[in-house]
Amino acid sequence: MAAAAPGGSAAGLFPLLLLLPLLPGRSAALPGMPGMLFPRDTPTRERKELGGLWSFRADLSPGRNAGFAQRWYQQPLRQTGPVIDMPVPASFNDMTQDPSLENYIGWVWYEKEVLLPARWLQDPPHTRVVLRFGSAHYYAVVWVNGEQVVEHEGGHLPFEADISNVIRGSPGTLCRITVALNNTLTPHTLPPGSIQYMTDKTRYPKNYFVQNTRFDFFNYAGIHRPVVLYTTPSVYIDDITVTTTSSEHVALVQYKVSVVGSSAYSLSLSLRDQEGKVVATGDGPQGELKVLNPNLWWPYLMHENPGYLYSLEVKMQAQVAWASLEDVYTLPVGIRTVHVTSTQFLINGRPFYFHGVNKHEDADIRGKGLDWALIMKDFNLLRWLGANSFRTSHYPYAEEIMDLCDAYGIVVIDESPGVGIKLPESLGNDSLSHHMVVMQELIRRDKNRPSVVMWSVANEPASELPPADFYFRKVISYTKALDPSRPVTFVTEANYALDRGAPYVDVICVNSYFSWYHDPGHLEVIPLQLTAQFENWYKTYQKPIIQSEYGADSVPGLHSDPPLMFSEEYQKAMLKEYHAVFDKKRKEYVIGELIWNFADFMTNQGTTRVLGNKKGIFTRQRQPKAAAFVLRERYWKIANESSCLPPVKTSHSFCLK
Ligand code: BDP
Repeated sequence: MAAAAPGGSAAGLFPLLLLLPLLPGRSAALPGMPGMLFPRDTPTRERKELGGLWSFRADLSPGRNAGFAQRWYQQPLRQTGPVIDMPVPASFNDMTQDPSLENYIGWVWYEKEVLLPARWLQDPPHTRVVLRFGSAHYYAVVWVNGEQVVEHEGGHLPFEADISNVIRGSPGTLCRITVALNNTLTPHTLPPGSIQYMTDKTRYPKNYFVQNTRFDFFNYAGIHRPVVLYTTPSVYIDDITVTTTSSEHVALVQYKVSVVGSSAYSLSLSLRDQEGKVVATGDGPQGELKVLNPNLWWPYLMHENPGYLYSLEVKMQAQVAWASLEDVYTLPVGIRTVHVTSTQFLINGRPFYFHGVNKHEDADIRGKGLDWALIMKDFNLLRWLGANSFRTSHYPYAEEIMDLCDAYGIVVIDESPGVGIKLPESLGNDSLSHHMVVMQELIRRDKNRPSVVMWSVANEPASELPPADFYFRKVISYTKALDPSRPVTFVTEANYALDRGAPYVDVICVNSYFSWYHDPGHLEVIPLQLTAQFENWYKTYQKPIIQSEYGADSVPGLHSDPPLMFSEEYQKAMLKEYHAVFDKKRKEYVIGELIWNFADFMTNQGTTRVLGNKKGIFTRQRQPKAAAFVLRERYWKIANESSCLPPVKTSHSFCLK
């Protein structure tokens, strides 16, 4: 195990050994970022999926820099050394029997050769061809036919490059895509990490080092989400922003559309309901659509038809020298409002109680790679459980998952990868400016999603340290400026009296592990400690509170009565103690409870982790532990109490939309 940190620029030199403090290409260019619409087939756009097997090589050279020194991107990867097949999307770590790949740190190389449809290359009509990555962890440099087209920092958000000129300049229709990917984390990456050299020669081999992180999940790496090529005309709809308001019988859909490629264009918009009927029309780059008697977007279990989505069809027409061009993009739109009072979270003016989970993108073999079967199973389990919400702990989840939240009415607290911010050096200006870029990328991606009701800028940072005041004031006010339509929070574990970020949030999100990390084994302390926690926070801030994490590890099949730690009975008993306090305080200002965790997940190895974190109420293979049934009974009961619907049967939850 040894590695190279991302350092220098892709075109420049890479250090022989690790650790340049700053990553290359870090862009400070915040305003004016281009759009990042999800690539969809439309009458004017085509997409080609590049999933499947790619060629792969980990750079095992001592400095991890052979790939750059020898310019592996200039010829097919198989010509510069051995390659193996690697699935995309997937993490590479668990794919082989080789422990050095599992724990590899440094540059890995991926390559795919793709044949392009000849019509994409015709000139005119000048089809624009874009190469888009749903995400790749952590730092990516991409070449097409040997020419660098994009660099991107950050593992959980999409990035893309217009490759039209590169492929038109290359002979034939073969397009060779090469990706160099580096999973090294520094104190200024999100999440942060650091490389530690072990210099005691009596205990460690030469040049030995490890990567330290302060977050509790395995740092899986690879091309984690779909890679696609898609086309647009050369004048195209670059971005759409939609916000909605509604009163009793009328809703307004405010829109803004940006077009790139020409200033001589016209835009027309039509909003269709689920029957395909046009309910409002508009034109121009900015305006307001009036919808009479709207079908509002309601959360799951709050309405018999949750997740109602209209379709906003945007049509652009432009006149260029040789032709008239048209572009069409269709965006799903949910009409809903969100408000926070000192004691409530209101969706469409009605109190919303978060009864949900925290998740991870995590599974056997594929690690953090997108997997449709797993996604579907998880949504079916969420609905079986009667969960109406989740937090994307601790990074943005795939767009494919977010689409289903919109469609099924699952409410989301959308969290950035700001996890493990524990050291003062991760609260300085370098980290802050990167954090702001990440918030901008996240909001650009998810701003139109009705399921997203709140942004979370971080999880359990060292928010009691002096620099946290400036840091969280800035990152939160920046987030609010980017999106004034949603509340902003971060998740804290700090003491209520010492937390320096809490003054800036709209909702207090607090994690606690009474009877687990504190007073382990003493379930009897929960009522007192949890009540004090809520009362102290509320007294200090008069803001509504979400219990954003609580939980206990349980090893499935391990039983003990009276309940002892790690048994299924202990996990159940701990939940029940917490629930009794929630039930008192949700009559006042507690607005939600999110269990830690939906499912067991992989972590770094350690003396408190048995093949990962076992706080799931489902196993990693998605089988229920005893605690899942406790939570299911509770969530359906809460849903039935707070819903204006006739009671819903728990046994047929899959029939509900
Ligand atoms: C919390 C963290 C979460 C951990 C959890 C645990 O937010 O990421 O996995 O503790 O230790 O503090 O299980």
